[in-house]
Formats: sequence, structure tokens, C-alpha cells
Amino acid sequence: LNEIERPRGYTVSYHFNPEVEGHHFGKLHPMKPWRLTLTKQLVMSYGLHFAMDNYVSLKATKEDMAVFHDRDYLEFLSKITPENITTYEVDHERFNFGEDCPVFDGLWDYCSLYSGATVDAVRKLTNSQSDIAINWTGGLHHAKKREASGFCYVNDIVLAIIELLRFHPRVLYIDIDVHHGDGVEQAFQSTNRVMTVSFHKYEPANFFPGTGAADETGPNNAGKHHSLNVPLKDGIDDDQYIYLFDEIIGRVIASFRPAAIVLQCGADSLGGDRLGKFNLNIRAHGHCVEFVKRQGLPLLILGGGGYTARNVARLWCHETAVCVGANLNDELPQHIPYRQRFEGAKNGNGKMYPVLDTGSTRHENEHDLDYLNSLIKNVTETLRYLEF
Ligand code: V1P
Ligand code: CA
Ligand code: ZN
Repeated sequence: LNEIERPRGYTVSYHFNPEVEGHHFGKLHPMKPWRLTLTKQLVMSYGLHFAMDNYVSLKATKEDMAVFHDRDYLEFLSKITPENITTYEVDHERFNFGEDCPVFDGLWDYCSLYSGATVDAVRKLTNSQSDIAINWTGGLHHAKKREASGFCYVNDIVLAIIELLRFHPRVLYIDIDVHHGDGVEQAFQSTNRVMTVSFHKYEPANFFPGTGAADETGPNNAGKHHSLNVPLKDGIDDDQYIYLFDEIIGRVIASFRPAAIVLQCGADSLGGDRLGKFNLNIRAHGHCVEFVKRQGLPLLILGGGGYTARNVARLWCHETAVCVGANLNDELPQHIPYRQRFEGAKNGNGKMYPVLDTGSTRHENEHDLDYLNSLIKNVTETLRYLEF
């Protein structure tokens, strides 16, 4: 385990508070904070923690959250419990709580914990104690100023970007969760200091949240041309995704010249995800992390969606390894807690899939090269409007 050498020249910090894993959205709800325990266990089984600075993060305060969220929304969020829900029926509806965003025991703690880890992580970047800061418990991109949405209550990503803007002139946000990063896009729709780029499945009315068309590039103000959307269909594969990502993000970085990057690494874009519709393997997803890391800019790495727990853990463990510059053995470590949880990932021969495969091609691939090139062309044309 000790053989992983600390890469010279840059520091990776890992931000986690184990209290987060004890929270439950409800038995039938797809979001399982327990996947974060599995991730942490796998990271430690490979000894990756020896190659990082590890922090048990503090909870975010209401003040931390109020840099983006409305006070009355935060008041509600901090006081609502399953017991007093009927007292606050109007607010419950007004703030969009319900099936996707249920009120559960410890909700406020859960929100403070994942947001606190993001706030800690971004502060390590801005005070130069870290070059790549990781919080797999964050990345909750749908939350709005005064509204919960899509399993997200506090938008920790927006909190992080606001903090980065205190130190950096321009921040690039990249979102590879299978869903559109609508909350982050909306929060910065009126500034040219943040460019948001989301890759997602797009099928209005049939796939949440239904926004993120290619021509949705920002309203007619300073933020015009600073929201980029890459709407995808079912079944995109590794080579296609890598091609799109490199072409698009390469051009965005050359034109926008960010001083810092936030990468939301939602694991629901993997094949075999319970909610997602893509066919990606860990290799392609991890390639995006590698590509962004290579830019050598302060980098905040966040989680997000991901509903097939063993794949979430494998993915984020691999991406932690990418950050520290380690190559993981293709066999899972022998002594790993919850080992049986990974053993569901067998191929037709009853053998475990190698670590970088999810082994799923269950969605028919609806993309061809013409479609991919039309997406690249669309982004290129939007970027031509950027002037500095
Ligand atoms: O589709 C919907 C809404 C509910 N309908 C009326 C439309 N909601 C989705 C929400 C997906 C949220 C993704 C979050 C993230 O981007 C970031 C953490 O990954 C939804 C789905 C679905 N299949 O898309 N909610 C649920 N499934 C759900 C199922 C069971 C219980 C509760 C929610
Ligand atoms: Ca996305
Ligand atoms: Zn998602």
C-alpha cells in the first residue's frame, strides 16, 4: 500500500465526512448515500489515501449556503422533519419537496455535510494548499436558489464557484453527469466569468430535467454564449464520448481561458446505471478527468448522480487514482470490505469484470458521426462570439 508515491509537483486533497453515509432518502429512492461508504472503502483498500491529504470536512453553515440560497428556503430546509411536515404543507410544495426530494430524518445534517465538504475543498484550492480537491459526496447540480430539485437540496457546486470567483477571473464548470446541470447553468446565466458545459441525455418530457438543448447558450445579457449544452441520445459509447469531450473541452479551454475548473463527475453516465441511458465504461469517464487534470489548473472534483452503487465506487476510486497519478491493478484488492457487493459485476463467464469495465451495452446506440460533428460545430460557432 505504501508503494504509491506522492506525485511531485502537485497536491491532491480528499474531503469526506463519514457521517454522510448514515442518511437515507427512503427505501424506494434511487439515491443511496451508502454508495459513498463503498467508494471510500475502495479508495482505502487500494491505499490511495496515502497519496493524498485527507480531511474530515466540517459541516457547512447556513451562512455558507446563504451566499447562493434564499434565507427563507434555508430556514425551511433547516427546520423541516418528517414529524412536522404537515405544519409546513405550503412551503413543502412551494420549495418543490416531494417524491424526488423527500424530507427524511437528518436532512439538514446531510445537506450541511455534503456542502461542507465542498466548501472545505474549494478553500484548500483558493489558499493554495491543494491543486486538485476531491469531494465525491458533492456535485448536487439541480438545486436552485429557492427550490429543491432532482435529489438536490443545496447547490454545493454554486457555492464553490462563487468562492472561486473571489480569487479567479474566470471559472469553467464541466458536468458529465447523465443529467443536465441546470441549477449551475441557471445560477451563472448572467455572468461572463463562468462558462458552464453540460453533457447529458436530452429528451424533453421523457428524461429529467428536460432542459439543455444545443441552442440553450444563455440569455441576452453578459452571460450570453456562456452556457454550452451537449444534448445526447441513448447508448453513446466510449470512443464517441471521448471524441466529443476532447474536441469540445479543448476548444472551450482555448477560447474561454479559465483560471480554475470545477468538474462534476456524476456516475450515472456509466453503462448499467439504474437511471442513466449511456453505455460508457469507467475508462471513458475517467479519461475526462485525466484530460481536465492535464490542463494544470486548480481543479475541484465533485460527485453527483450514480445509482448502481458498485459501479459508482469503482468509477470514483479509479478517478481518485487518476488524480493522484496511480495505475490500479485490474483485480480488486482481496481484502476489501463489502467485497460481495462488487461480485454482482460478473460477465457471461462468471468472471468479474476488470475494474475499468462496467460491461454494459444494454442501450442501443443512437449516435452517428454526423450527429457528433454537428454538436462540435454548434459549440465552435458559439465560442466564436467570445471576445476578450
Ligand atoms: O423524472 C423525474 C420527475 C418526477 N416526475 C414527475 C418527473 N425525476 C427523476 C429525477 C432524477 C434526478 C437525477 C439527479 C442527478 O442528476 C444528480 C444527483 O443524478 C427521477 C427518476 C428518473 N428515473 O429519472 N426520480 C426518480 N426516478 C425516483 C424514483 C423513485 C423514487 C423517487 C424518485
Ligand atoms: Ca451533465
Ligand atoms: Zn444525474
